[in-house]
Amino acid sequence: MTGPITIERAEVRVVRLPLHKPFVTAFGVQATRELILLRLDTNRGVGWGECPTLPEPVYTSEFTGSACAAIVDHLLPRLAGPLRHPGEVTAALAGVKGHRAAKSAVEMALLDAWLRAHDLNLADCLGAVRTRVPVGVSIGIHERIDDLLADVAGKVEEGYARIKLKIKPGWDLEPVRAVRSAFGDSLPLQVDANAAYTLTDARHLAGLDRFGLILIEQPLADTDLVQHARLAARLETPVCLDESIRDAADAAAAIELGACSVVNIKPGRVGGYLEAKRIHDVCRAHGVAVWCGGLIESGLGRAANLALAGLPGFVLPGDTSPTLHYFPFDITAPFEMKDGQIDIPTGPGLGVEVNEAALEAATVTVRTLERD
Ligand code: OSB
Ligand code: MG
Repeated sequence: MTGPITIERAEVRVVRLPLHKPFVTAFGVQATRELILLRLDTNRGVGWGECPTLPEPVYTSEFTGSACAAIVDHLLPRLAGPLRHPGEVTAALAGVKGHRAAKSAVEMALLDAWLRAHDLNLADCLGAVRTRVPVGVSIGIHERIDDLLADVAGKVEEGYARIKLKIKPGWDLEPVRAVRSAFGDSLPLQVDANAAYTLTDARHLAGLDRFGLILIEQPLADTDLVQHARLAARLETPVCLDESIRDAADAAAAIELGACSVVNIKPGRVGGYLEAKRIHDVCRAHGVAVWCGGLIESGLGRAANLALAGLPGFVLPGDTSPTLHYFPFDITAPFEMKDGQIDIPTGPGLGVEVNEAALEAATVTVRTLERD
């Protein structure tokens, strides 16, 4: 059955999931996880999307309030007419600059509805070549080295395929040295600076070279592509970009400049799963490794991220830890990690179902928009 898809009703819901413990990065402390979930009722059925913004504009310029406003006032009105294919969303929303996380939620919900209507699965549709993916975990900044080592020990015990440590000035060489000496050189280990350094720190960051890290993620500011190229030339540790890469054109520019040799792809950062695939394609064509990042998504976003991580260019473990690593409960059935891997969902659409009771329990606000 084919035919155009039309949005008839939209529900923009802010949910708050408790975190087992605060998540600390160079840009601040997240005490709980607030996410926007978007339910679209279409003439072809229901689809779910997730917008993984933070409450404040500290990771990118978007935040929960800006994304809600963008979805309600600027994105959904541009999707009032019928769409033949979710691929048309990109063009329909192209007139709105930025607001990529908000766009990703709308595209994701339409993809879910459209795929379900066609009994197709997201991973198959994106071109996944695997049925399960290796899983890494992102470990926040701790106050004390002992606490960090206890945290890492637990994650090693659980069987994660790689560990990522958040770093910032004052919490960089010492925690990495401590983890290496406690767990040995064979532990797959990488670090993420969330843009906390400047090029004047190049000599200091070169101190990480002796620890055999897989990569250093986003050492410098988002717009510092040229500076990242200079830094990359001075480090043995491969430079990976996160915040700097907003779309496939940014990836192409970064590669051309030599600003990175690895790219972290997060659909929520780049405007959705289709742009994420385009970034994958550009990187793959240039022999640049990619991996799937995370933004502490619920099971909905994690399910779609797992599908993306099945593409052939995703050659490094992603930040796709099971959501119960972060939350005491989730709004979908929990994922299980076995031998450091998670199975990519195979059902129609995103391949996961929303648990209405958990959804209600997590809901902070709901806004319903009816087609007039
Ligand atoms: O930089 O990768 C990041 C979480 C929020 C904002 C930015 C980042 C992160 C993470 C968490 O590292 C990764 C995850 O979702 O597990
Ligand atoms: Mg990052």
